[in-house]
Amino acid sequence: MRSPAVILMAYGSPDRLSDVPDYYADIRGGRPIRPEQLEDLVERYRALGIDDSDSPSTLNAVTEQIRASLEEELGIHVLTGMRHWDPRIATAVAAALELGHDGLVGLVLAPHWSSLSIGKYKELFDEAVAGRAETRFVREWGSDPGLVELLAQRCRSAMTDPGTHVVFTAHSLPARILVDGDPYRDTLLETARLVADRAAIQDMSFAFQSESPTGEPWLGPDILDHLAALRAGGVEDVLVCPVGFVSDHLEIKWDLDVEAKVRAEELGMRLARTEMPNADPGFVEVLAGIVRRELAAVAA
Ligand code: FEC
Repeated sequence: MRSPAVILMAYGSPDRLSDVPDYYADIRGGRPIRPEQLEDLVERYRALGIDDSDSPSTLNAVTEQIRASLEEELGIHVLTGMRHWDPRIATAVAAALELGHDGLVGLVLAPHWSSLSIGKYKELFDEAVAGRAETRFVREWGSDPGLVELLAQRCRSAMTDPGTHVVFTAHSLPARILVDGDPYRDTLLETARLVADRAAIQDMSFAFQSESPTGEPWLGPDILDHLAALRAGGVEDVLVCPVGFVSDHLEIKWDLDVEAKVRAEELGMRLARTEMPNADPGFVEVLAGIVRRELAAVAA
């Protein structure tokens, strides 16, 4: 690669409330959406303060902050490509090629590979490049020592008591992925174990969150059921550390900060959450290290 650039990929989020129907249709990939499902999603975004003004959603704003800081840190172009919203992955790739870059490093702002998650970003990335540049695609970075240390610090600073029960979480996916030997669940458990070791957490468990109503079984336990099971086992204080995500967005601000918190209160538990990495300089340094390793591997 004589002139590399980074394509920084994220899920994407509607910029305005009026974008939600098109955004949801994109996520569903043409499969039908019941009117009550759409209404429910619109209400979740409204509750987070999204309206029809031009202020970007939290996910899009945080992604732009990460992009700008990473570009400054690396000293090469970093372009954002979203999986489900604008700017699309194809748009970012086209812009990078237009700028004359002959090598592209693809990095997704989600650390754990699954064919239904990072695999989908990779398909869009490969399709957009279509052999027109040399590429490196980062498949998996959930065990990166810098990430583990940052998450362990987040846990340490949020734990009021060394005996607090820490629940590590990630987005659920349809359980059928396990039949094909998908590494998603195992690599998530590995990240949770590494962070727990690093932060000397004594009491921990893992749960999935944010399951969609698609009519098939998803990976569990779901965080809401898991809280009830923990309470039945005598746990009163829970710290949630969402290791499968890196930014503040709907799945954090609604599914954890509203839904899970309400469930915990109903159960008579106290629930806190670790701060997300967002555009923290330490996190940008972790991402820069990953990109530098890819560039060094090409040069070697
Ligand atoms: O803040 C925002 O506006 C966007 C938040 C957001 C993130 C996110 C991350 C992941 N998802 C993953 C898998 C699925 C699968 C389906 C699915 C559905 C939704 C819906 C919304 C949504 N997801 Fe998402 N996801 C975010 C938002 N996700 C909204 C649709 C309404 C709903 O179900 O609540 C089911 C698709 C289908 O119907 O076929 C599967 C995974 C991640 C973590 C990795 C990543 O960030 O890419 C995995 C952020």
